[in-house]
Amino acid sequence: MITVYLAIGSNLSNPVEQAQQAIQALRQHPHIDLLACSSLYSSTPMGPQDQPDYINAVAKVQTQLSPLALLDCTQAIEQNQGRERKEERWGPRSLDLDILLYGNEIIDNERLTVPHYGMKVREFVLYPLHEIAPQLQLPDGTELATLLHHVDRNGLTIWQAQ
Ligand code: PH2
Ligand code: MG
Ligand code: MG
Repeated sequence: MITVYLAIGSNLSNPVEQAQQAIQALRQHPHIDLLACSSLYSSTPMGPQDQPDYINAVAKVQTQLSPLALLDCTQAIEQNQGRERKEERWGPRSLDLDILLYGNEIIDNERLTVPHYGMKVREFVLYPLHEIAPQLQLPDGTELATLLHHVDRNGLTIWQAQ
């Protein structure tokens, strides 16, 4: 079994419900065990500012699925929840499910980059992750707690405690 951290984000079509539905989909998935989920956070958009605030969370799961099989699952959940793949870079979306960490593996192919390329500098990833994994080390040995010292909350607040 591999421990995986997933980032959940939404800023369209009732983001709180989108996040809760995604968490439920993970919980019910036959090949994924949901171990923990952070609170839901409200965050200021990164990227274009003319879009709604986001709801963000991080889930800890266990699975025997390969990285790409897990990616198929997360993309299927995104599709089920109305994700449209036309959107501009960092533009609004109904549901974004990103693989942050897959055990301690470093993965780099045309479909998937793990650790997620932006995770070290995104407050809406680091703070929810820290809530459920305060002792976490990244595959390169960086302490999550150390990263937090360098990243401002930028308006990030708990929207719904878990
Ligand atoms: N996701 C993006 C672009 N911008 N901003 C916030 N606050 N939260 C996100 O999850 C997010 C974003 C594209 O994945
Ligand atoms: Mg994303
Ligand atoms: Mg994504």
